[in-house]
Amino acid sequence: MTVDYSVYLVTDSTMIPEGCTFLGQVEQAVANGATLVQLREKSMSTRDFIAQAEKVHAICKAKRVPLIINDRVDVALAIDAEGVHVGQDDMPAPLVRRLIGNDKILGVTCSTVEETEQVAKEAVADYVGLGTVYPTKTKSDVTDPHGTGPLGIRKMLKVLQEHNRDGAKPPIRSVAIGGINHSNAAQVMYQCRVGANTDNEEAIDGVAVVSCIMASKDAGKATRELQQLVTAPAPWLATASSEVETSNNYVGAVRDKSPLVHHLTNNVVKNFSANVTLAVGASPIMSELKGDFGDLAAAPYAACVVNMGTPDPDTLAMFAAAIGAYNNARKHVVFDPVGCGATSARLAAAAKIVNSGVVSVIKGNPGEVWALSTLGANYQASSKTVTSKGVDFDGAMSDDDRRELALTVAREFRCICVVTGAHTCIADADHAVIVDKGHPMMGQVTGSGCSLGSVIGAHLAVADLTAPSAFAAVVSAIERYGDAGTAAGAGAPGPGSFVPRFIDELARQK
Ligand code: 3NM
Repeated sequence: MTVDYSVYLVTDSTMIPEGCTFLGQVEQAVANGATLVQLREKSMSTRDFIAQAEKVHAICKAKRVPLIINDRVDVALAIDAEGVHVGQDDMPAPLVRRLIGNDKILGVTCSTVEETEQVAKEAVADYVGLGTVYPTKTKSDVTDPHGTGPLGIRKMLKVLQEHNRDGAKPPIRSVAIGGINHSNAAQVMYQCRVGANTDNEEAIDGVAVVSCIMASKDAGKATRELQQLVTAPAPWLATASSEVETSNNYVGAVRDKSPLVHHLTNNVVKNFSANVTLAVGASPIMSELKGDFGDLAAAPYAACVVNMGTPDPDTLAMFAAAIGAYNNARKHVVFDPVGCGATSARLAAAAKIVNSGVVSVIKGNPGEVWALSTLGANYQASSKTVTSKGVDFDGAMSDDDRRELALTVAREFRCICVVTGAHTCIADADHAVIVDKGHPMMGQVTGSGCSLGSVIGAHLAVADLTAPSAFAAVVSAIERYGDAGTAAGAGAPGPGSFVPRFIDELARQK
């Protein structure tokens, strides 16, 4: 049986809005795009459960939507449902398979890599529900109440990738579950994937949701909109950029469009970043008011720079809100994981940020980008470590190592990765280029790294969300920044006078 897992409704009879009925919600959902229904009742008598299951089954059958029964193998067999879903505390999957036979759909909940490995080893499940992705109010006894985020889901997908790769055993499909709704479904579909743009890609097949449909006053509309978000082509770097676009003059386009570059950045560099942004012809704004974010992101040309220079719990929540607003407006976000190579607390903060939504560009020095790579599903602890001293990179890295690191991070996070330095490397999933421009004095000016993020933001704000446009916009930002540095450094006696010359050089570029 071919099963469409894309919009998987899990029911809950305790959250039906006033004026709606449980069966009405299910009926609306299956009439408007739910592709699979799981009946999940945690406190019903067996008799009532069976009666309810029969009614839901009739609704689903009318639309040829398979019905899965949560936990209760007996109820599933009694009503001849299409499948059973079990959690980690329920009947073990091999026993369920023995009872239900090979023609029924069997799903298992997995919250950890170990649980996913066990399901792969048993090789009896058709699909796994991977979660919790984000915090949820619907289920209290979840393994990680904060949610694993896409980073955790990708580690579990990596297990499925290995399992599905050899083709010897039936493939195991997957859905993500927990805290998924209209504001994050497209991001979840984009981010929960390993091996992006390679032959061996493993991605979730859909999203499983409870409250975003069951608690909706208009379950039909909620389902329709969710289905569109899940099945639409990804609005972010969706196409492989085998060719770098060279036709667009981003320097001129930024002057022409004067895009908004919204900075959430650290106090050390705010003024310098604003001046750099103005010099390239863009419009800086430093708002940290969450209520502003949606309106700012709606500007015709806008991008957001998230710079983790001085993180605390409040700024992390603000970053997440901004990333959400720019993701939902389908605008670019640049992430600068300042100092994430220095301490584990900072690396954890960076993990929270990349889990909170899609970032188009990750820009950092080799120490920062390497630290981010250790969070990834493809990271394997090896002897090769890259050290940081505070917010600075402490060492040297060859061009080849830069390329490899930038490609690894670009593939893991499905973004463009910029590894800064005298030889800056820019990579997406498919290729990496090195730009060798700039001046040593740039390293003596605080904020010169952070303000590169501003220029990348300005260029991205006038580019499409998709590669190769975004890639070309980033490369051109690195090149113009380096050119301005080279020109300013040539005549400057020291870093003090370098700064105004650098601003002048940026302002002169056309
Ligand atoms: N299982 P909502 S989270 C049924 O993590 C269920 O295994 C979860 O509800 C898991 O879409 C969950 O309302 C509830 O957040 C998901």
